[in-house]
Amino acid sequence: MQTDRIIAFVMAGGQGSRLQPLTSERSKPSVPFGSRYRIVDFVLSNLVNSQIQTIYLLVQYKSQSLIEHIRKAWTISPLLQQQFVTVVPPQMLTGEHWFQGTADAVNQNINLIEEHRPDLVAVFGADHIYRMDIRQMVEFHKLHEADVTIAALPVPLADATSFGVIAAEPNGRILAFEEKPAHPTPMPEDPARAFASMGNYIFDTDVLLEALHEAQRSGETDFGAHVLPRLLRTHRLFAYDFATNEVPGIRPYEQRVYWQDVGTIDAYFDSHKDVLGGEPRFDLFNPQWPIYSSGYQGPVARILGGELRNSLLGAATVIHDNCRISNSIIRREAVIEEDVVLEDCIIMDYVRIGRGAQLRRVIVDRHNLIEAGDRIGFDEEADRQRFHVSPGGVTVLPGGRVSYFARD
Ligand code: ADQ
Repeated sequence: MQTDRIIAFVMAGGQGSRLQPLTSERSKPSVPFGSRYRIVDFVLSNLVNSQIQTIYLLVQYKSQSLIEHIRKAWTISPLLQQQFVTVVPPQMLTGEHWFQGTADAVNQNINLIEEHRPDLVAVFGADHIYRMDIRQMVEFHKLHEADVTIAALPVPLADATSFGVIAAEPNGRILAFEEKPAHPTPMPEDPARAFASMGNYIFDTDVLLEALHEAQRSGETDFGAHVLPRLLRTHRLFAYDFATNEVPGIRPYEQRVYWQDVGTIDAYFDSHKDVLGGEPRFDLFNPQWPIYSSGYQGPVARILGGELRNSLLGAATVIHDNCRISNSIIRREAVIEEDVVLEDCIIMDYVRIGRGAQLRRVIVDRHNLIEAGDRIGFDEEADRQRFHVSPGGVTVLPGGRVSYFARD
């Protein structure tokens, strides 16, 4: 299938306020994930692997870290004119305000659609961990002669209040769409779950342009809250069932339909368990559907001794002798001194952990120094005095100010 007549807008301006303090200095899509990724890498990899390679990333809040990451990790060859990931900041082309919502963000860049004149426009969120072959959604869209296709999957009824909830015919034709309903309607065949929008849309270009013009006239700003419910009255909207998506190279042990919103500290922390283990629910390694990230050139990790179980180590990290590390993710250029104990921890880049320190259920954001002998994660009240503690009891140390410190 030809995908070179598709352009993509990736909505990367979300504040991620429930992920504080990891989002105190960066937007949610820029939050590190796994041993070497950022959350935004998952949607970008899905697009590029699906041969959709004309990508505009719409940024807003605290975008510097995201812009830097895109520059380092996502510069596609300058020789390929139509293949790029370009960051688009709010330029206030349509008024003196920042992006007011997802539809407004695309509206403010409507000139890009008019210049490219693609057949289809993909509007995708940047906040989720998943693999998806978007070509299959595009095929579905064409097969049903849809005007708009919304990717969707079942979610527990209790969670459905944070999503767009869809009622659809068996062939996918959408009958009703309700954004974040107080009382979500369950799926007919499964009273415990509702069919939820993933916030990923494929639009026919003409339909999108007309819808955006109308949104502009009537002051609508959001796809889920305004544009989609209105289009439903006059157009053919279809739900693409994510469960039918088949990504090449998925292992038998992986969860068939994996899509994680890592929107809170506890969800973020828990989802890291899914990439660990001998048979991870979400295997970060899939040569047929790679997740791309920065081309960091540091050496592989160096381990001097100790006991290491079920953990991921980033490049140029050094684990000194006699450490005990289990169920943990350690990103790049970390230095773990002798006798350190780490249990269920996420240690981000450029962190040094002093000799004999013990950490349990702790997230240490980048550029931090943990003093020798410190104990974190054993006394919630004491931790609360110094750090952020999530409702689920995960202690978070916000990004530090330790510079690219000497490794000696
Ligand atoms: P929400 O989760 O509330 O609902 P929203 O806050 O609109 O999503 O963010 C959607 C995406 O757009 C995210 O990737 C976010 O980073 C980005 N974004 C938000 N505001 C932006 C702005 N002003 N400029 C640029 N980017 C912005 C949406 C849908 C629901 C659906 C869920 C699925 O409205 O119907 O169920 O996503 O998560």
